[in-house]
Amino acid sequence: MCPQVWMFCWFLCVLWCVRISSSSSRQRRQMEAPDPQRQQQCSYTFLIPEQKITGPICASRGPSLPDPERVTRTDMSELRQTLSRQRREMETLRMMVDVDGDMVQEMKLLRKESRNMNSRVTQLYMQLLHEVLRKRDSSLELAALQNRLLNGSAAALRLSAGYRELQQRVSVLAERVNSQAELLALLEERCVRVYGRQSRDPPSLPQVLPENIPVFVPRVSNEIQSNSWTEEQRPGAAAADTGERPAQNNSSLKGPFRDCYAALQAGHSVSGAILLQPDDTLTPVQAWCEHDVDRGGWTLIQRRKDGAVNFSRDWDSYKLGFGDVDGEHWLGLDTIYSLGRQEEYKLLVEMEDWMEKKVYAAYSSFHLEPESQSYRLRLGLYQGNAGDSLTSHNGRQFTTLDRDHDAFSGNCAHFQKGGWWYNACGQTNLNGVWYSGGVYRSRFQDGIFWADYGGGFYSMKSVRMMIRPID
Ligand SMILES: [Ca+2]
Repeated sequence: MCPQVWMFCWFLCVLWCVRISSSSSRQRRQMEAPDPQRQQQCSYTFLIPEQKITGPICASRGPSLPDPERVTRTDMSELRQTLSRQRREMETLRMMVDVDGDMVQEMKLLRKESRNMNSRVTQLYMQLLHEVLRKRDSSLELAALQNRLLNGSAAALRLSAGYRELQQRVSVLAERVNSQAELLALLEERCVRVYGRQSRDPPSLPQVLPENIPVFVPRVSNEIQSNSWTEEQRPGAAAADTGERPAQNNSSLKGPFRDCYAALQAGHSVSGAILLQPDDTLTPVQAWCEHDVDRGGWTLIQRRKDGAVNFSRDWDSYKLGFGDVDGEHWLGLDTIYSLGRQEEYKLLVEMEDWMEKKVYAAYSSFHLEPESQSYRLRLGLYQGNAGDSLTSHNGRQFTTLDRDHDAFSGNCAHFQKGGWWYNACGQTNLNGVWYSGGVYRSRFQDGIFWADYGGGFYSMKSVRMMIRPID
């Protein structure tokens, strides 16, 4: 066989080895990364130059001559180098393919993220659209609310104007009522002068205090004793209606003392009538000393217990005092003023309802200003269990049928049928009409009420007002 043939066969063997190596390398990569897409992306074809054989193929028979085309060690070395280089290129290409695969993966992730971003943007856009629609609705509601507010303001202004007009009309009517009440008082006085007695029927006057003051005491009776009694039936009527004190033998009384506390200190510890003569006064007066309450020494300035005395009186009567010192009476503003001028006094108001429950209201100080100030009331701090209904009268001047010093447009003494330090007209009326049974029916709040105990239409069964020097 000639050298060309041997060389061709050897070359085919090398080529087969290379193919086997390439095939095993590819199979190994497939095993490592069985990605069909990657296989489809790249394929390799090795083009090996085919050696052209010229001349006859024969065996050498003569002495061998150096063949210029014989494969030498140098050729083998070069061939190995070529194979090594191609192997490195294949490794490089395989790495590039791996990098391409990673990039594809990243592209997939990026596409997925892009889809998520698109959906998120769409969601945000829908939210924005919803907010815009909601704000448009809110603005419409706000405009409607503003319109309603404007309508309400206009209605309030109309009501305010109407209320002012009503106030003016009420003021005019109150003035008319006041003048009518004064006319009635004059007529009453004329009747008394002409016929020697007062009219039994009280004047018809409008309501002064609201009727909605809560009343928690059950209704028992509404009999109006002062209106139902005849002059002869009324106990102590003769003394009460004339305004004179009952005839008593002053010589049987003890004293005079400057007040009941002084009488107690002098040894008179039994409650009863006594003569008092406050400092700087000229004549003694009768008074009731109460020594059975709070260590004694109390001087009564007022007592109500049975309706025996009419308390709807004029200024002079309240100034000088009236009634029976053993029963219902008023000590007199002048005497009360003189007592309060001696030293500091405190006031105790003791009341009993028709369930025989007793309550009290005490004030830490009490005195009156002189007649030039219309016996203005000066009170201290309240303490008690009846409620504070008198502090609202603190600082008010005394008002009677013929002297109007109250804060009301009319005369409270006409409406509440007493004399008192009326405000307009006030929370208490202890000199009012004595009603039997507690809750009473009347056009006016003219009973003996203490608004913080029972309300304005509950008349107390008994009341005592008393003073004593401050300890
Ligand atoms: Ca008045």
